[in-house]
Amino acid sequence: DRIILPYEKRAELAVNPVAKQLFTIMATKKSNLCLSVDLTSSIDILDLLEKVGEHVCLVKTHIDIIEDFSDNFVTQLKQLAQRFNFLILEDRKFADIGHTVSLQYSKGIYKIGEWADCVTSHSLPGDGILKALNNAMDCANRGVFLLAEMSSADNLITPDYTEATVKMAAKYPEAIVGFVCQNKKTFNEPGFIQLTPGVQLESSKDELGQVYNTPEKVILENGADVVVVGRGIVAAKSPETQAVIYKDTLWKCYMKRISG
Ligand code: 5FU
Repeated sequence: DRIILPYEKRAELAVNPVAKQLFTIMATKKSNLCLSVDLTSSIDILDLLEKVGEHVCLVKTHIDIIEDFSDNFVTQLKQLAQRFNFLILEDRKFADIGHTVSLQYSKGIYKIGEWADCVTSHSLPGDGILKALNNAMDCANRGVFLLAEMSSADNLITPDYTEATVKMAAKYPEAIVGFVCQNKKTFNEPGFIQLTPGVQLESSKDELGQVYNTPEKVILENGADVVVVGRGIVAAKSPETQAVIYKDTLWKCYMKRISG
């Protein structure tokens, strides 16, 4: 059962090097917290990461919401990642034909492939999307989280779609870091990472369909390995204080889980 294995063991079982690295960072920093930095100013993002970088294993970006994007922003983001030992996930949710996705991954203003350790992708278009990413990426230091489920209410993903997504990943194991999903039954492979968004300290919802579960629920019942928190930290009065609270709470849940 993957969920009772410690991250150190799972690092040994991971095929993709980014998955290995992320498991190792979690074990070293004692943090399974992924911060979703959904802010639109590059200064605000960099300031926030100065304060909370030491508490997170992964920083998730939506690079296309930043209003003053520049190559310098990416340079500074990478420096923070080095200094605080976290990885960067660009939550691009690729969803087009392979050819277009390979251009979206490497070209344009953002050149995502040059700086993001990993990216998210939908499986909807079929396995050409993975073939494209696999060709465009150097799998020695890049990887993909496939969307197998979403957190939002009434999303159109069915159990069959989820199952087919996991099967698709098995065709490109060297490119796959893990799955964005909500349930522990979604996959068994211990070398893959379960990334779960839609988490706050209290169960709740937002006005636009987001559904929040608690750390206890997502880690102990639903099998989350890395937990994505956005507004729970970013919109708090003191993001730093809140990041420590999330980090400690999430880590306690993980420790409880592996101790059986
Ligand atoms: F794939 C998914 C998903 O199913 N739900 C999500 O919420 C991704 N997300 C992202 O996680 C979403 O785009 C936000 O960037 C983040 C959650 O932010 P929140 O502020 O914690 O709701």
